[in-house]
Amino acid sequence: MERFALARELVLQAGAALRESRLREDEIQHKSGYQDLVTRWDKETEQFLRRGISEAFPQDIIVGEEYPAANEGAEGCTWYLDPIDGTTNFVSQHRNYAVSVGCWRGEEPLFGLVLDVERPALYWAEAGSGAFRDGTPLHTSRRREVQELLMTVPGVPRTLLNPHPRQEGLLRLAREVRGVRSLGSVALELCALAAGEADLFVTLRSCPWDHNAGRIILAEAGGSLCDLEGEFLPLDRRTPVLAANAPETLRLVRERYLGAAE
Ligand code: 2AM
Ligand code: CA
Repeated sequence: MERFALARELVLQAGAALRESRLREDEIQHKSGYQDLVTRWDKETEQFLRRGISEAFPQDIIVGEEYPAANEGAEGCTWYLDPIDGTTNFVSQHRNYAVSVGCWRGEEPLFGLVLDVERPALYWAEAGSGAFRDGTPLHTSRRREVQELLMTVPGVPRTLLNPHPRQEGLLRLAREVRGVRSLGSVALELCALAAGEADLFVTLRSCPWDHNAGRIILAEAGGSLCDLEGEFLPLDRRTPVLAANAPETLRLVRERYLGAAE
């Protein structure tokens, strides 16, 4: 089986198991603190995905949230896995969480898959071939005026409430857009932009497994992403992310709210 077909199969199987899962309180643990959760299901799902990938493609590099990277420095493709993106939603709501799998060859995107598990809906894109939700082609919105934009932030305290050098600009932006939403899953928020259901996305802290699948889907749907300096998003480390429905929107927001030169 080629990589995309395998990834699709694994993601759908992982989603079916998660939909059946029942979580006990003693299966929830804190990682860096009480707002950073991991469960038995994050770990088991990542093990399941890793097993499937490494059996079929033993030379490939696997970067996932819950375990150390496999085959780092090898020549194969790199897989970025988030077994559950939106673990807090998984724990508290049992919905609005995703399985996210992105595959790259160095800095060249190959494909991204994001399964909105409980909906259920599979967002996917192969580079150069457009983005889809199940069988439906996706395109970002045509909104370009700040007053028309619906903005999403995955973590409100981290992005808007905590002091940081860009806070003033981001607060002004939050006040001037049409509205601000927080879904609590980077992958699903990038897919919401791809589907034209939100127009702008900001986070100060996103990890490779959070965004390296959704960014391919968003770019294929006509959207654009960068860090707060306007640079290409790094693949291999934690980074702020600014994403929008079009390159013009990204430029406008950077110039008016983030201090970029016009
Ligand atoms: P997670 O559910 O996989 O942890 C909202 O909290 C979003 O930010 C989710 O996509 C979540 O991913 C991610 N997130 C949570 N803690 C984070 C951290 N310490 N660094 C970066 N992203 C984080
Ligand atoms: Ca996760």
